[in-house]
Amino acid sequence: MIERTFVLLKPDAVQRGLMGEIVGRLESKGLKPVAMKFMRLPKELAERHYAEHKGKSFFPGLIEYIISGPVLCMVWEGENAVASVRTMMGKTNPQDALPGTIRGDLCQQTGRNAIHGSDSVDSARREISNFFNDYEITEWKRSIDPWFFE
Ligand code: IDP
Ligand code: MG
Repeated sequence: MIERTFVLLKPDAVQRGLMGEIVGRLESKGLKPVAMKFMRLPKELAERHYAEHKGKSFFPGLIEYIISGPVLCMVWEGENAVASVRTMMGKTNPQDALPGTIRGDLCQQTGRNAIHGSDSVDSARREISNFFNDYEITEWKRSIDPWFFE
């Protein structure tokens, strides 16, 4: 099933110069970018994005972290894209994330785990609409698609 998922490269990924590495992994997998935006999140948007965690002990620190510098907000499309990106990210705590995953290969701690990816198709829909207008999502045909999709 072709799906869309929302991916955000967090301030640590940007500061550490890992945008190219992570975008490269998603591209190589065959996922197709349909939206990208580099920005510093307004606090209100950060709190809306992480609303499910409001009230938890780590919430204030999470918001401070996510607004501490620019982030790269993206929408990626592909086969089973939501679960596929979650698998590529690895577990939330990088110490539990397997080698070969983004967090497993590149991160040390839960509070600096480099990447967000939607956890369900419903979350993806909600998150995409929080960050992007319809006209910012670009439908395009990729000439190599027949080499990814039979
Ligand atoms: P996920 O990013 O793998 O979906 P969630 O449980 O949804 O993980 O948590 C959202 C984000 O909140 C995590 O990626 C991480 O940045 C932060 N976070 C979660 N739990 C903790 C914690 O115990 N300490 C610090 N940060 C946390
Ligand atoms: Mg989550």
